[in-house]
Amino acid sequence: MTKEEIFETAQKAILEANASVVEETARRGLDEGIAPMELMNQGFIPGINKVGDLFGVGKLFLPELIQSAEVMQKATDIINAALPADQEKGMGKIVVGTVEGDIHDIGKTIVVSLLKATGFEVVDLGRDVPVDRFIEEAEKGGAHIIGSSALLTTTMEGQKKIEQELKKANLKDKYKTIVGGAPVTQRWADRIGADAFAEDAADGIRKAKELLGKG
Ligand code: B12
Repeated sequence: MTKEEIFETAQKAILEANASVVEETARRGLDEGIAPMELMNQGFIPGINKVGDLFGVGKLFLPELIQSAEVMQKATDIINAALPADQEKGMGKIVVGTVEGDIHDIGKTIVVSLLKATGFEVVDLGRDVPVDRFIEEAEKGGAHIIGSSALLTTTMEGQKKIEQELKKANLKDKYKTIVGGAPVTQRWADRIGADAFAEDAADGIRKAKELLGKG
């Protein structure tokens, strides 16, 4: 199979929620020497995005969305396991989570894995995380950056609240903040006063390094 065929098969397998083909394609892609993040970005992510688009226009329904999300999780696990082993934790410490009311965590988990593989110490708060917890955990562990993920237009408000709470507690200068998630934009980051926006996981690593003057 060519690279393009592997990407196409990956995309289709997510769309069809075909767990065995997803696993087989993930392993085959890696065996053939495709870089883990390339396989993710060109194969599996376009697949789940397509599912989201079809769901958005009512051509696909919640049970199918859930099934595709489950097989996407499988792909993510295989890809994450293939990332380089965690590096020395010299890059800095980051607290990351999906904001309150939001259970989307596939993207957040990819970001966490890549951060670890790049040498960041990561506190993964999981999903549906209350605003206060982001700040408490940052304070507890001496983090440098607070990263938040939001996939729903309604839960993006949680990212705004993080900024507001940091200001209220006079902690805005102590931590850098980075926001991500499909509906999130640079414009949103500017509007709420976040220090950085990341388009995808690789951009997140780049921006996190920049925020700490290590770019
Ligand atoms: C998979 C999925 C689900 C799964 C989630 C499973 C899981 N464990 O995550 C399930 C089935 C549970 C689900 C549920 C729902 N979903 Co949903 N879901 C999706 C879907 C198809 C894909 C999301 C995804 O995983 N993308 C792949 C990852 C890799 O991309 P990503 O998350 O954007 O992350 C990347 C970047 O954004 C960035 N990034 C992300 N976070 C962060 C954080 C930091 C710090 C950094 C640096 C970078 C970064 O890096 C990541 C890697 O490259 C999207 C469609 C879409 N296009 O987003 C809809 C979508 C987000 N869902 C939607 C909806 C409506 C729902 C439900 C309300 C459906 C319902 N009726 O119940 C529920 C909400 C539940 C809740 N309270 O959260 C809508 C949202 C619409 C809106 N305007 O808000 C979407 C857009 C679908 C649509 N077109 O209508 N969903």
